[in-house]
Amino acid sequence: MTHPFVFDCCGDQNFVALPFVGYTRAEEVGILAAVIAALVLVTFGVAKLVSKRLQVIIGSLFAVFIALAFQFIKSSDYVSFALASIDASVADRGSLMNGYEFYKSSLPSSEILDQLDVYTREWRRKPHVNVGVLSAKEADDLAEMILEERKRFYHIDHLAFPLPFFTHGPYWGYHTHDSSANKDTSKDRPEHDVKLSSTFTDYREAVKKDREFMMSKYSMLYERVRAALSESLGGGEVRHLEGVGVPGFHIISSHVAWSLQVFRFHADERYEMFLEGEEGKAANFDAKGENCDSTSRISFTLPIRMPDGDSGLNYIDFGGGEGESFGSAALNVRDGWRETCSERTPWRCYTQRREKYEAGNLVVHAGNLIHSIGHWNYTSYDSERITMQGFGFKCRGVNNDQDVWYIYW
Ligand SMILES: O=C(O)CCC(=O)C(=O)O
Ligand SMILES: [Fe+2]
Repeated sequence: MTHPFVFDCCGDQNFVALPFVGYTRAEEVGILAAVIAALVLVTFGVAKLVSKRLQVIIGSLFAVFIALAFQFIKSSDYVSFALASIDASVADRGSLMNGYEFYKSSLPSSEILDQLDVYTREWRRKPHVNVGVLSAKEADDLAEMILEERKRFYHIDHLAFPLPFFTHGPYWGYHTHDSSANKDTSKDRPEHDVKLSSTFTDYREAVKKDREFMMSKYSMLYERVRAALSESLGGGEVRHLEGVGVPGFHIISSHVAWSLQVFRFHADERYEMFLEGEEGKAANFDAKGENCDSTSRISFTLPIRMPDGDSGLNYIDFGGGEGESFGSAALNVRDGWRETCSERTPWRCYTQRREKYEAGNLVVHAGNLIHSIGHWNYTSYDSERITMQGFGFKCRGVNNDQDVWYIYW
């Protein structure tokens, strides 16, 4: 797709391609344009009333002001600070400790210290890559098929505000768990709404709207991914969990903000949380009856189109050792071994690494790996990052020795 100046998606929303910045929600662009227009009018209005010499001074000051404002906005420190502040204050996220706390909060507290060693060992599992699940051409055709559906996308507005971060297909982590847990976005949330933004979307209604559509439009892809997952996971059947969201897509259009490490570090939620919550009830699934293994929880991501600036998965390796560095340290996450780490505080002993994504290669990792979307350098608005994502867990049927993996999103 050649990228239009206005990206019309998500029902009736528009994102405007700003030079040097990327796609930004039209509402905010409108406000910015109005502020600049008002400044111009006031400046020229005042200039008309005064002498020629004063006009030159006002004109020069105005030019200096515009230049400084431009530099100020361009300066990554400022943008970084602003985005990091928004990031941290709104969704209580972004730091490694938050990732750890989030993970820890889903465990019975008495077990935590006793089992830290087990958990830190699990955290150390590196992503596994299954190469060539899609060819380069297949991945590219699929990216076009996905972009055709942009009117069906959900704008993840409770995390991204005016920035172009979308899903195709509902993901309970955003649509129910995250945004209804967030006090700012849960306040006026209608019960059964499917307005195409995360703040106003009811996960269960969205599943009704999207599940059959996705299963039919992307049936070939689901077959391919299920076969590849089975191979990566050492055999066993891979089934979609009934009645809930199927693996869907993240579509992140180009924006200069993505060149900063604004994506949150987190561990993906445990399946019990999903199945026991309202949103997972439609699966009508008894994990205990099915003899499921709660330590088996995996996350998988299939990169479909990578941005010009390259991207991947940033993750935390608790094994220590040399790590790569990715730009300035954002929030609490820093590269390398921390001096204060000890056996009692192993979450402080880590190295930040990156698994570079290649379109068509399936990446599978333990659900409790602490990770984030990898930031990339902005080149132009004419590029995007598209990935398919889902979660899975393993069960062993009571009368059946064969492992079955259930996947969902
Ligand atoms: O798209 C990716 O690379 C990973 C996204 C992710 O970690 C998540 O949504 O939980
Ligand atoms: Fe994740």
